[in-house]
Amino acid sequence: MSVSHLTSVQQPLSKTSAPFQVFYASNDQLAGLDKNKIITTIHFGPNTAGSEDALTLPLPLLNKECLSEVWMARDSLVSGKLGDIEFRKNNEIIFGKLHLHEADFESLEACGEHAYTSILNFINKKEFPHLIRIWNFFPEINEVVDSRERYQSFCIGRYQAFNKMTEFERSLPAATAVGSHGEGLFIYFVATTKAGVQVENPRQISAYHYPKKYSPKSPSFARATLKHWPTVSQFFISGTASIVGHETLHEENVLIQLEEILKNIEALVETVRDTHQQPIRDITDLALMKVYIRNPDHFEMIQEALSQRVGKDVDIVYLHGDICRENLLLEIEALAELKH
Ligand code: 3EB
Repeated sequence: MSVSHLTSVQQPLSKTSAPFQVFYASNDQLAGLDKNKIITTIHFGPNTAGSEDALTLPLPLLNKECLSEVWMARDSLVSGKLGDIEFRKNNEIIFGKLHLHEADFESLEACGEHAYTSILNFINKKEFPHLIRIWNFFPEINEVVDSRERYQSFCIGRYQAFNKMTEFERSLPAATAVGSHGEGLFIYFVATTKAGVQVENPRQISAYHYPKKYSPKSPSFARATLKHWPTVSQFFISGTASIVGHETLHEENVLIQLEEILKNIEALVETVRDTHQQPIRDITDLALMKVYIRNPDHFEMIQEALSQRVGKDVDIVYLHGDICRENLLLEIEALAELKH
């Protein structure tokens, strides 16, 4: 992918666009953006270019070209901090981020529960009670501590926070949870005043119904969220792995895992197209993808195969991160903007 494909960067957001847009930008492109409307800039791994407001995730970028993720609002923003959460908001959306140090907690479970309790209290207090999309990153996700995988401990803590709400499964956001290569729990999220629509994948059991063998408390997330705005909808696809039903498929083969992931993403695209009547044909209509790769040696192989499957209009960032089951070699999330 070359920078010339980064189509959304130059276009100012019009009244008919979504309240915010997400795109990938080179360091040069970052400099030209209207600072008052930047919700956040996210750098990956060692890159720390740009403003002090940026969030730097300990997930090394594998793309040859240096890219950051930019969230840009249509309308002006106000910023603040409440407890651990730094936020930016306008009338339509609130974006928040936090970085907790595990050493300040008894366990990763306690750290995760604290994070989610803080987030849920925060969005309710700020009157943006609907979480539509959330990202979670912490190190050594597959390590076993006190006879439990750290991912499972995180799931238990998150569940305990959500479980204080009644019927929380119906309001779960789309999510990503990936193992990072740096210290602490990083979470960022976007919440809104009116709910999004949860979309589940017909090829997969809902993660919140996974059998207990994966985690004593199932992972609390939706497969995707469809968020409707007056003239456009945003379609947030969660981190998607080579899982059918609840089982991992193709343990040894990264390219076949990629094909299974694309089938899962296609199934979500078909669901919003056919069941929710949204204007999206297939995966080539997605705007962005983010690919998390366990073994960086697989990067070029995956990039070649994926770019052939999605064509030139999908901007893709490749990151070095661990996937939440040891036998999963990659995971892909996506975002589409659907104009009505
Ligand atoms: C899966 O489908 C793969 O725990 O928040 C993907 C996206 C996955 C989000 C989470 C986990 C999470 O189970 C793993």
